[in-house]
Amino acid sequence: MIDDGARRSFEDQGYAVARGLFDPEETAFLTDHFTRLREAGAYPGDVVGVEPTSNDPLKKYPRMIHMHRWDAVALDWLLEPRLAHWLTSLLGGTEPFAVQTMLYFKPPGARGQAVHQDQYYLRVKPGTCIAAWMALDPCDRENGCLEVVSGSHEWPVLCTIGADTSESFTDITVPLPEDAELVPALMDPGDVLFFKR
Ligand SMILES: O=C(O)CCC(=O)C(=O)O
Repeated sequence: MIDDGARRSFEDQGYAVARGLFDPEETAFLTDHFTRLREAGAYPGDVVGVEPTSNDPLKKYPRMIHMHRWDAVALDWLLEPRLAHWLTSLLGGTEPFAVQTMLYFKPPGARGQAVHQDQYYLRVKPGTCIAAWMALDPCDRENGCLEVVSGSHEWPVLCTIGADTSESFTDITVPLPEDAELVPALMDPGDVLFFKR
């Protein structure tokens, strides 16, 4: 199921996209499910708190974290066999531990998250963390797609510097080398981006 091109991209550049790994009915169900949950109240880990009357889009729709600890749909997705198959294949046969779920709503006008390394937060030992990000909506540069830096999976965890909080909801970022290129991950619903570190 996982092709050689994806494996090579993951090894050489640190990321690969599985196109159409989930189908439109599944992404529509998840979109509806998490939108309802978000609109129903506040949850552990809401970074800025839910304020339905606020003008800050992120106060109405903060990202969710660790939903698998209290939501069975999120737990099922975290343990989904298609994700396990891709992750295990990309890791050369080693089965990964599943540790975190997150969901970003990206409402219009919202701040994004400055360039960072997930391993800064997760501190996986031994080895490093691998992320599987599924698009629920079509995503491009205009509506705030994820961006990756090719080759940065080989870097150590870098010292952070302050981020521009008018653009980023987190206050840290990492200094990028001058020749680093941010590559937009353009995805359709059901595509999954895997990346290392
Ligand atoms: O609190 C956040 O949303 C930042 C954490 C993060 O980027 C991560 O865990 O990968």
